[in-house]
Amino acid sequence: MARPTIYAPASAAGKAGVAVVRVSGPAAGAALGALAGRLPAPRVATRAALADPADGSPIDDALVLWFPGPASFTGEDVAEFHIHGSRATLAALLDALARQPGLRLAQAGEFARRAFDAGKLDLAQVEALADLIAAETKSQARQALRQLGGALGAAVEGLRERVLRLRARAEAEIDFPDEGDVPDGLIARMREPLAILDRELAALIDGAARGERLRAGFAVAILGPPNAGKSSLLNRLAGREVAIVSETAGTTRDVIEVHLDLAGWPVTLWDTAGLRDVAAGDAHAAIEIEGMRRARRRAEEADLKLVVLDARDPVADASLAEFARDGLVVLNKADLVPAGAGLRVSALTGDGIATLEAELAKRAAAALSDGDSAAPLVTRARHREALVDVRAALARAGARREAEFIAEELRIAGDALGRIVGRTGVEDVLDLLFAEFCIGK
Ligand SMILES: Nc1nc2c(ncn2[C@@H]2O[C@H](COP(=O)(O)OP(=O)(O)O)[C@@H](O)[C@H]2O)c(=O)[nH]1
Ligand SMILES: [Mg+2]
Repeated sequence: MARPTIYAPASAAGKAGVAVVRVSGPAAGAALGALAGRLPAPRVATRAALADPADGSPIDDALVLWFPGPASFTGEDVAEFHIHGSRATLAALLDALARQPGLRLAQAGEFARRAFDAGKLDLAQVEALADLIAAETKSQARQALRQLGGALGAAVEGLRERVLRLRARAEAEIDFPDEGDVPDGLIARMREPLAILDRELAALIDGAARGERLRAGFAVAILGPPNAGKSSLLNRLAGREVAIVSETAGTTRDVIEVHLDLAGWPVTLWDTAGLRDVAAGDAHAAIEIEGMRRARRRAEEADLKLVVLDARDPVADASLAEFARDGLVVLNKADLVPAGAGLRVSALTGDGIATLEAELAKRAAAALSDGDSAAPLVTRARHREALVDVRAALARAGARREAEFIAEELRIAGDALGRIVGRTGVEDVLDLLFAEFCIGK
């Protein structure tokens, strides 16, 4: 049976100037011809009066595009309808498409999966595509775009080829053993290339922390005593009322998360429960204690601890002193205290907030930016874990004395590299990954 032809809106739902619907598969051309009256020239935006072939009722005055395979996103025949973006027009088009022979609605990520199956994108590029669609800041978009360009895939393929070449040498020793000194000779010849590979892998893994953090955002935990104005500060930085603010101490219990774009850098803020010493036997304190436990856990996960103190009483007590030491301390409610030293802000009036934002952006930039070093290529824990496996296998290969075992470790290393770009052992990863996409991607 022929592969089903899939269709789905490629643009976001809701009212818009234009909505795009994509169709991919062997029946795409027939469907386009049936609705537009004819097949337009390949890759030329063409105006068409779309009508429902069942009864000739008009759907829209639209632009259509025709990409015959294999020169298309998925490698299959692809048609695109650029229609007016109203719910009614979109519904009419989808309804007509549903009735075309061989067509069915696409599943989440199915277009990207077909592009992967056709070899148009490697797995790292598919991930990059998901990241690019989800990017919230300029720096995230830039990183995703670089990966979409194939930089990681190319680096990994280069490494893989070298590992395969070493493996071929080891295999040759198994099949055609020379007399006498063979293992020693092999080991001597492996030493240098293995050392170079190890250095390069270490550099890639080093960059991974930066790459992963850029995807997730620079995490800032807001910590401080109850009522210092932590939630007010979060709301002020977010520019909206995200967290509940109250003069009742202990209002915030769960961690509240907000994503900010500070000068192009992604920053994730966590508002937490106020930290203070609570009498152990206090039954009412159970929820508050749980809130404080969560606050401390976030403090440990965060890239930066932002300790908020009340400017009227700017002393970090025992529960906070440690965080204040390696964090950034701000004195809130500066509006209530005429003057003083330190980073003074007022969540109420907005005074000092721009300075605080600039400081946060500076720290995010320092943690996330490329600096002068080579751009980080590794953006996901999945990549990093595979590279760690590769490094371990190469280290084991270097320690072996028999060609058979060396070859086996090199095979393991090559497979782990193949996992990153989707060549080996990735069936489980594929389903997870493509589920990250929404329908139409
Ligand atoms: N005067 C003044 N009051 C503030 C400021 N920030 C917060 N507050 C008040 O302090 C109280 C506690 O604020 P909240 O944000 O809930 O503190 P949290 O417990 O640290 O989250 C509320 O009544 C706020 O209106 C500020 O900058 N100036
Ligand atoms: Mg609060």
